[in-house]
Amino acid sequence: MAYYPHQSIPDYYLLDDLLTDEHRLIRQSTRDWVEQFVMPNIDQAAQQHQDLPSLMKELGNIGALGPYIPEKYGGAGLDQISYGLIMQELERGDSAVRSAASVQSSLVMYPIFEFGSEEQKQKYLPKLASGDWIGAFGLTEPNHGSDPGSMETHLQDKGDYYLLNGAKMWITNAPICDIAVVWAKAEDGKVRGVIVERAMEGFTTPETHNKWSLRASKTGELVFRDVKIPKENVLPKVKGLKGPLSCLNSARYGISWGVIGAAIDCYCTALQYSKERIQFGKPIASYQLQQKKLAEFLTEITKAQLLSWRLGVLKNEGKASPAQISMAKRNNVKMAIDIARESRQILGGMGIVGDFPIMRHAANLESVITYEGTHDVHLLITGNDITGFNAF
Ligand code: TGC
Ligand code: FAD
Repeated sequence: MAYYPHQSIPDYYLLDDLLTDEHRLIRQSTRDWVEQFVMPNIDQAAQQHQDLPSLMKELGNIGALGPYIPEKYGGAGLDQISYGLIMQELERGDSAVRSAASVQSSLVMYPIFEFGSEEQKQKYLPKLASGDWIGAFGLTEPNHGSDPGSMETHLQDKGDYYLLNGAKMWITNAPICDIAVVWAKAEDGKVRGVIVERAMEGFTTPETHNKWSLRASKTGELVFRDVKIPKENVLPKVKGLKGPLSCLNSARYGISWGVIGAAIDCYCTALQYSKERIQFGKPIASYQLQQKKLAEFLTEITKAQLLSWRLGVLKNEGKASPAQISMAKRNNVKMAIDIARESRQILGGMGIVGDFPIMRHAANLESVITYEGTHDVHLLITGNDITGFNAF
C-alpha cells in the first residue's frame, strides 16, 4: 500500500502548545501502534470484510479501552483531551478501529461505570478494559433509529428476573460481543439499561453482511426472545432516555476528534501525491485549483482541531453541553467527509484503489455521518438549543 506513514501531521496553529507532555506522549504511542499494526493491514482487512485480528486485545494493550475510566477498574484514568487524541490517531488508521474503541469505552464501559452497581463495575470493567471481553451497545431498532424514545424492546417483571423481548439493529460488534448493554422499556414505560451476556438463552446476534462502509468492523443485530435477565444485571442508577443519550455524549465527543484523524490522513495523502504527480509538465500541486482544495482542507482541519480541543477542555471541567457536543460531531464529520471526497479527486483514478487510504476513509465516513445521530438530527438539536423550538 502506498500510504505515507512518516509525513508530518499538520499542526498549523501550534495546538501542540496547548497539550501537556503526557498528552503528546499518549498521542505518539497511539500513532506508533497505528502505523505498525493498522496501516499495513487495514486495506486487506477492509477489502475482505474482516476485522483486524486480535484488535480488541491490541487496543486493550495500548490503553485505548476506557482511557478515562479510573485505574481501579482497569482503565487508564486519563483526561478527556487524552481520550480525544487517542480517537484521532485510531481513526487516522481507520474509522472501524476508532469505532471498536469508542463503542467499548463510551457506550459499554461508560454506562457500567456511571450507572452500574459496584459488583457490576468489578465484574465487567477490567475484562472490557483489557479487551478480553468485547461489548456492544443496543439502542437502535429496526423501526426506531433517530427516535429511540419510541423503542419497542421491552422488559417484563417476573419477580426474580426480567424477561427481555425485542430486537436491536445496526449494532457495532454484535456478532462478536461477549456482553451487550441494551436499552429497553420497563412496564412503567421508562427506559432501563440491562447487561445481556452471550450465554443467555434466547439471545442471538446475526451479522449484517455486504456493507460498503466500515468493512473492517462487524455489524449485526441483537435479538431477544424471552431472555431471562437476572435483576442484578439491570443498571441501577439510571431510568429514562437520558441514560443512553448520556453515553452518546461521550461517544460523539470522541468521534469529533476521531474524524480529524481520517481527514488528516486524506489531506496528507493528497498533498504528497499532488507534489509527485506531473501533468502538463508540472506537479499538479502547482496549479491553483489544486492549491485551493489543499488550502481549504488545512483551514477546515485547523478549525475542527480548535473546536474539539475547546470541547475537551469544557468536558474536563464538566461544562460541555449535549448541544455543544452535537455541533462538534456534526461539523467535524462533514469536514472529514468533504475532505475525503475532494482528496479522492486530487488522486484522479488512483483515488479509487486500495493502494491509497482515501476511498476507504470516504466510504467509512458515510457511516460516521449517520451513526451516533445523523447530520440532520444534530442540526435539529442545535436549532432546538438556540430557538427553544423542537423541530423533530
Ligand atoms: P428528549 O425528550 O429531547 O429527551 C429525553 C430525555 O433525555 C434527555 N436528553 C439527554 N440527556 C443526556 N444527553 C443528551 N444528549 C440528551 N438529549 C436528551 C432529556 O433531557 C430528557 O430527559 P428527561 O429527564 O426530561 O426525561 O428526547 P426525544 O425523544 O425528543 O429525542 C431527542 C433526540 C432526537 C435528540 C435523541 O433521541 C437523539 O439524539 N436521536 C439520535 C439517535 C442516536 O444518536 N442514536 C445513536 C445510536 S448508538 C450508535 O449509533 C453507535 S455507533 C457506534 C460506533 O461508533 O460504531
Ligand atoms: P432514520 O432515523 O430512519 O433516518 C433516516 C433519515 O431521516 C436520516 O437522514 C435522518 O436524518 C432523517 N430524519 C429522521 N428524523 C427526522 C426528523 N425529525 N426531521 C428531519 N429528518 C429526520 N446503533 C446502536 O444503537 N448501536 C450501535 O453500535 C450502532 N452502530 C452502527 C454502526 C453502523 C455501521 C451504522 C450504519 C449504524 C449504527 N447504529 C448503531 C445505528 C445508527 O445510530 C442509526 O443508523 C442512526 O441513529 C440513524 O437511524 P436510522 O438508520 O434508523 O435512520
